[in-house]
Amino acid sequence: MLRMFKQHHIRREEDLCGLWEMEREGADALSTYVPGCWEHIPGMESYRGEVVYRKRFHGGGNLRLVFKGVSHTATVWLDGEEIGKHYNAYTPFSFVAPGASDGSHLLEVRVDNRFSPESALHVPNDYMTYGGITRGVAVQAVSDVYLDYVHFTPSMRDGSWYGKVSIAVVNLAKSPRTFSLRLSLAGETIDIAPQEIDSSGSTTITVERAFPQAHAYSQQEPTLYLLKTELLESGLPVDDLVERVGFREIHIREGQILLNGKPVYIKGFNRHEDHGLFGCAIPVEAMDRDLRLLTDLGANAVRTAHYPNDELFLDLCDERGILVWEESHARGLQLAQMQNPYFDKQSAQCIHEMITNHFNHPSICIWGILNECASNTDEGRSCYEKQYAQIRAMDPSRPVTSATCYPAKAWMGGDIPTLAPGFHDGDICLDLCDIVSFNLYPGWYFDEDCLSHIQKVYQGVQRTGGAGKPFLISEIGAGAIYGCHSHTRDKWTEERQRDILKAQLEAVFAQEENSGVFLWQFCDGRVSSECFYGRPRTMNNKGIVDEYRREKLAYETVRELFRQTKR
Ligand code: ADA
Repeated sequence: MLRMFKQHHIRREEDLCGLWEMEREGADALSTYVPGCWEHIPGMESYRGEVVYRKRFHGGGNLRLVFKGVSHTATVWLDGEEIGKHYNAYTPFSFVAPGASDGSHLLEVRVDNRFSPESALHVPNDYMTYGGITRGVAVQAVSDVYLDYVHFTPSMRDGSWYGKVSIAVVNLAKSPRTFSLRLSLAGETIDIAPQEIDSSGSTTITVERAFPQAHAYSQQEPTLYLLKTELLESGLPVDDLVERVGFREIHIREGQILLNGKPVYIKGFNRHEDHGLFGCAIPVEAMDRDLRLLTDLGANAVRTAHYPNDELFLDLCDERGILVWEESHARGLQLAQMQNPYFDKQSAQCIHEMITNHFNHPSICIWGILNECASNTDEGRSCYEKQYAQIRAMDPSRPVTSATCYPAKAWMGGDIPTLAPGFHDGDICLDLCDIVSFNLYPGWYFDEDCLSHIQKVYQGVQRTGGAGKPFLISEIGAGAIYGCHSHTRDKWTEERQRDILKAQLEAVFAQEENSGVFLWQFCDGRVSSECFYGRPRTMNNKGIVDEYRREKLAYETVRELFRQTKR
């Protein structure tokens, strides 16, 4: 399953999830379920290398192979011929093989999860880079002229909902063609007059209309609509694409985040796509359970730290009115890593694929970039500038941010712990974002009264380009190993984690100027063994549930604090 709703009624699509053959050098071929991580296969728990996956299917015509995520590099062959290569585990991609004959075809995917100099974003890190075809796969048969994507932007004007729809169309044919479009949404039908498209060309058509019957999408009532687009040639429908959208607006005003004009206060979690049984290839039932737990906890938001998430998860967030900070892929990259010759290109591609594919999710309210990267240096700043500019050009309707860990020494009135070189210089990119976001760990990595720490950071921000912007605590948390108990509150006990989280959250809620918090983190997650930061179990143990979603003591405490806080 690729999405929670059917996207095509005219275009033929076959879901290729199921058993595939997989083979690695020096081992017998075996069959395995796709999507999945190979780490769940006995003997491959820590395998880093190459694996070839194979699947036969029947079809013909212009075959479009759609991959929602392969970790982390995929080279794709159809009937023995290479049709494309893709880098990055966390974004969807597709390749078109035009004019395939009717019959049986062999799809082969060589998957590589090794770290190398050509991989600027997947580096040994405080989360696991798994291996495998980790999200859904489908094959489609597209007409010569087909719909590439449809983007929907809602806006409220004079008390009425409007929607701007941009439709991207591709022509595979060697001659110009003429097509028309028919859209339907929220009780309205829009016919777009015949348009010319060049041979082997692409075009984008944009229309804007009022939708008087539309109801707003809100956290309390997450009303969703199907936006159906049909492409017609000589009056006959030849292709279609269904998207699911909501009518809502996000604005930043006077230091607040407004959803449909009303301030929202974020009580959220950072969540890695990680599970003790499934690695990063979490089945939809387990995603649903995660969201049930988040709702039970009284949370209203998720940050997809530190990469774009599976669309099924985003679909579920849409359905439940959970706000999403979706993040492009990058965590803790030092300046030298940002100067990797592949960094700019791979970052731009990740942002491009994230926004192109996830544009229509009404739950996504914030785009994030470059968690804890070199925002304290001039060279780093130019990367932030480029990435924010790219996002704003693609989607001016959502605010942008970046989680930083660089308060300046001058703000703190004394020594602050040094977590990275240049830490004390402070973040010099706060003028670039729409929302200022800080990762803070008082009580865990250092002892300091939580409220005064948060206040000092906030007041420091007011002396920078970040002044007057909404202020989020994008990470705060403490670690505990599930089942480790002691009345002494020693490190790694559940008691210590509970007490620290209580103090941290009480401080966050008492500090009046912030717009909310994302706790670090929802569940324990594996870290790459090449870079384990001395983490016990080679896991980041700051989850309030463990990797199997067993509740730690902090669960109940956070639940009470989230639920009783009205902000
Ligand atoms: C950081 C980082 C997270 C995680 C966390 C921690 O701030 O953004 O990915 O590593 O700290 O657990 O220390």
